[in-house]
Amino acid sequence: MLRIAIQTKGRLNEESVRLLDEAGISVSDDKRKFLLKSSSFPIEILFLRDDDIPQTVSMGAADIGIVGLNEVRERAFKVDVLQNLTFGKCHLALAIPKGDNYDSLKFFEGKRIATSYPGILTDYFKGKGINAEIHNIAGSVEIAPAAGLADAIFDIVSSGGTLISNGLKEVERVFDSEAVLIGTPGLDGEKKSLIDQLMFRFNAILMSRKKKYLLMNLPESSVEEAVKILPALRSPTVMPLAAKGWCSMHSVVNEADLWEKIEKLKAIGAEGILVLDVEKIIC
Ligand code: PRT
Ligand code: ZN
Repeated sequence: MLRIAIQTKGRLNEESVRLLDEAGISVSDDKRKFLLKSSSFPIEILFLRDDDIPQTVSMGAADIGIVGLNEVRERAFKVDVLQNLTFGKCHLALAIPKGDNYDSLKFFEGKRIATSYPGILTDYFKGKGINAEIHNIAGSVEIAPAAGLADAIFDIVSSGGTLISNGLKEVERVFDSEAVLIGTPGLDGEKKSLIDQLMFRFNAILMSRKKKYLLMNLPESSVEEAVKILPALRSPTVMPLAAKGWCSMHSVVNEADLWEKIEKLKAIGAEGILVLDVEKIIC
């Protein structure tokens, strides 16, 4: 039996539950329970505040956990980072009042900086030879400069909207983060093989998320050209149509390239193009 720790509520909860669900692990939403057993996989789900997940996994009270890489790095408990999960993307950045002039990191020498990530910032400044006063603040770091509590902040940025609405500007991007799967170091035997199974499923789901399945009718004379446009997992599937001189071609493409590929395929005679979601990719 495996135990996974995920966030009870907050930004990573919904995506963590969705990933487990798509991996065949149903999580009933009985919010009163903090420990749930899955009926479809030998796993228990432990709901925690994200701050507590690295330590819980490091101690082995949960075998694996889903948490932001920022928390893993800040808490500095010994855990293995097993897989990047591609959601919860954000970065930690230094920001200053928008009217202040900024040339280089020297700006921060002797300045007061408010943050909830003193560990990461201390290491960063140490590496750059900057001496600053780091103030550890639990919440609403972004209001510290306007309140006269700090000269700058070091905080999580996603869209950048919070900085703008507080009259701040980002000047140094320090650490990129996303949700990661972490594990207790040194797990083996049955637990290790269950973790491998789970990571295999997660991988199949994550690979499919940015892909689309393309089907189209194509003149046979354009097949060679279309194969160059559509490098698929191995190569595109080509099937004959009842209409002479025509075939049906199927392939998987990156969503980011979709429209560009469609333009090119239309130019070589593709018709009746269908675009479908891909649920899982098993390689
Ligand atoms: O209650 P619990 O302790 O579990 O949750 P929490 O309140 O400490 O964390 P939560 O749910 O806010 O965030 C969980 C994780 O989501 C973080 O550790 C990050 O890994 C990730 N994440 C992704 C973010 C953001 N995006 C984000 N935008 N965490 C916080 N923010 C906040 C940020 O602190 C700032 O106040 O959003 C604001 C900035 O957002 P923008 O879009 O305006 O730039
Ligand atoms: Zn937290």
